[in-house]
Amino acid sequence: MNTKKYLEEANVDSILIYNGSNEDLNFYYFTRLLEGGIFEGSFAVLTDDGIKVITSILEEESAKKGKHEVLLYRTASEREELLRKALKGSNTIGVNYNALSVRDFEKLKKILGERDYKDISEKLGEWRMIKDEEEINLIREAGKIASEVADIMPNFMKEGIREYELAARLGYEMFKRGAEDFAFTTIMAFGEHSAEPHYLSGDRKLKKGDFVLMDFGARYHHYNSDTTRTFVFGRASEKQKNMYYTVLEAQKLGISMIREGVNGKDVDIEVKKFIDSTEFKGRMIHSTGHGLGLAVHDHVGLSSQMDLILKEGMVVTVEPGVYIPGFGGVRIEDDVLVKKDGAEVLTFAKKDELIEV
Ligand SMILES: [Mn+2]
Repeated sequence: MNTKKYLEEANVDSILIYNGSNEDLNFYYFTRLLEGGIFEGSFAVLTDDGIKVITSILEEESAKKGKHEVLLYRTASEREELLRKALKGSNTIGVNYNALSVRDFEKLKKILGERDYKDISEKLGEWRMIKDEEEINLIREAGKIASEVADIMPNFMKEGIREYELAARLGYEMFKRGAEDFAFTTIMAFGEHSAEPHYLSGDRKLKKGDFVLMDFGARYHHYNSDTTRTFVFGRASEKQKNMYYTVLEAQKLGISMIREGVNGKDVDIEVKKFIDSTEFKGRMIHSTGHGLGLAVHDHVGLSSQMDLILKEGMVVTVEPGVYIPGFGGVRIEDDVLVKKDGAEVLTFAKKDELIEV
């Protein structure tokens, strides 16, 4: 990795990323230590010479899988010594105010002494928006795992199963296909619960005529997918069908707008305009999508509240929904890669017909 670009753009002599009391995902972004290792208390140091990883002997085997120089410590004083050495001659040090706890920062300042510390959290956010090939491939794999699982979930829906049981099955099926973790706590909502966009799961039993809304994702080598599918258990009513096909059309409209140069804001505005032209006016109560990557909400995505000029290499979710309190909700979500002249959809579970289980 060429560190010069980062140092120049942030206008600093070095960058210090501390995976300390708070996890800092930028540690993984820079080191690409993505296959095992927790690296708690580890540092990534970017200088003109490249990237150094400072970590404990506990992580030695994991750290050696990477491409960067690894400096190992056994004791706290060795750790401090390595840190001082790695940052010798750096006057201006870029740090991440977004992740660094005040306590950790105070400790670091004690170790490193009088320097000019500069918050580079905004720059970090910008750099992470455009995914490189390695990152895209990991999100693609995370998307594949989630999509395959979404497609087989109807097999496990039976009368009386509880939301948390079905959520457990979903997790098992993802892990079986190579997920290292959930991207986030699964939303498994039956019936009226599907009207709550951020419902989690509970002991509600599945019964005929229920919507089954599942919003979930796989984490694969630290990169995430995020997908939502909505089914009906049993025969769907006309109203359920109308909701489903309205959301589906809105989602397809959103995806069709995505390409380099488009403002994410306009995608949200158009998707909502469409929903508001139907009987479900005002029922889409969240924005159309968000950025996706090492974090599930990686950056601003498709929101009427914010400008985001889409660029090739960004990955965003497209997830319109309509919600009717007491009745239920429908959301359909896919992850898409922005390209010069369109979008590549990275999650591909069936959606074109409402599935009646
Ligand atoms: Mn999402």
